[in-house]
Amino acid sequence: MYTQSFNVPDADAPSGAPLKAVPHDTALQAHFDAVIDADGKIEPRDWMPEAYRKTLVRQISQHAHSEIVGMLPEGNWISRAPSLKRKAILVAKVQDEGGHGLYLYSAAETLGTSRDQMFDALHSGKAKYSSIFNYPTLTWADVGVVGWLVDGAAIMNQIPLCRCSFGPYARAMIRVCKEESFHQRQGFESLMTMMQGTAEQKAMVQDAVNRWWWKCLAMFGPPDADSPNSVQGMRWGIKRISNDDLRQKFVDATVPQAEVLGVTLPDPELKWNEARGHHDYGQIDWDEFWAVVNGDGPCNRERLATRVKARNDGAWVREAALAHARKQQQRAMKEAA
Ligand code: BYC
Repeated sequence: MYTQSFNVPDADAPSGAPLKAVPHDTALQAHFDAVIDADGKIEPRDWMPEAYRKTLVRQISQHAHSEIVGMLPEGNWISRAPSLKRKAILVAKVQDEGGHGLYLYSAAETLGTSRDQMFDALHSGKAKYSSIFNYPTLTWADVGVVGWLVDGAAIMNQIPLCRCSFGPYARAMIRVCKEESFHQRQGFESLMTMMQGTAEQKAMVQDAVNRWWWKCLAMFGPPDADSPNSVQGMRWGIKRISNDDLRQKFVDATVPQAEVLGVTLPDPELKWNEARGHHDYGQIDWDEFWAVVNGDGPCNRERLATRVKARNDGAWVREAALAHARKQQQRAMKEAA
């Protein structure tokens, strides 16, 4: 079950040992605060408070896990894509998500946490990953809706992360966002094609929108008042826009897109509020969200079991690559001698 917060032991401590208290160094802390206040970047070699490091490892590793678990619901449709063109697009998209996971694991590794530690946290259920990937993709229209709405929500959340105070994360996010925006547009285009098709195709799109809409709104995380990490994340320049503000931006951006597409968003309370200059929307089911985050969604067990199997099945590839690298190194040393 993945129910606990991510706890990262010190690199030199036995695994499972608690975090060491870092001696408080006023000058280093003052320099760190000044960089954050000036909207500068913190790099891996720079001194940083342990709590800042721990928060980043938590968020970046969870983000990386979301990318590689996020490959599964769409990967499910690669063998059943309706045409060669759609199959090629889907293969490329799923491969991109794997690449995003790699950039993000690399960014987290610069903070002194190994990839094996991060995988162990995912596989043992200690680390979280995005709630959205614990729902099934039931029809081909789900693949389009994941592109349009899930990637759309992801971009809304990730664009501000390009200005995150931690350099490697911010730089990884620039490339991730460029690719995600292509993913979002391909999803919309695929749905647009279906919406010009038969009544059955249109109904399939509407059904997928109905099933994914509320889950996408929950992706942005709990309401600001119930978000324990937000205040500190904002203070450190990791988080730039709050969960609720990003959710609102997503709703406002998506309503006109739904109109162009010709689908209805499944919320009777959704309407433009002239005074606020935003759309009002209905209540998100936070009980369902927390049940899914706490390991009890429709696909949580299946997703984790698939990741563990992939890791185990790939062990021989990693061993072979390491053996090959060792051989090459020995050969190079022999030639140099
Ligand atoms: N699902 O205090 P809060 C993608 C947790 S990849 C699960 O607001 P924070 C894509 C949260 O972790 C999408 N858990 O936290 C990939 C915290 O628990 P812990 C992933 C969630 O960190 C492939 C607790 O609730 N994107 O889109 O300030 C194909 C309290 O929350 C969720 C990222 O990871 C959730 N939805 O804010 C297609 C972006 N929401 O850790 C698409 C980077 C909250 O204290 N992450 N929780 O035990 C972030 O921006 C922030 O971490 C969040 C949460 C906005 C997600």
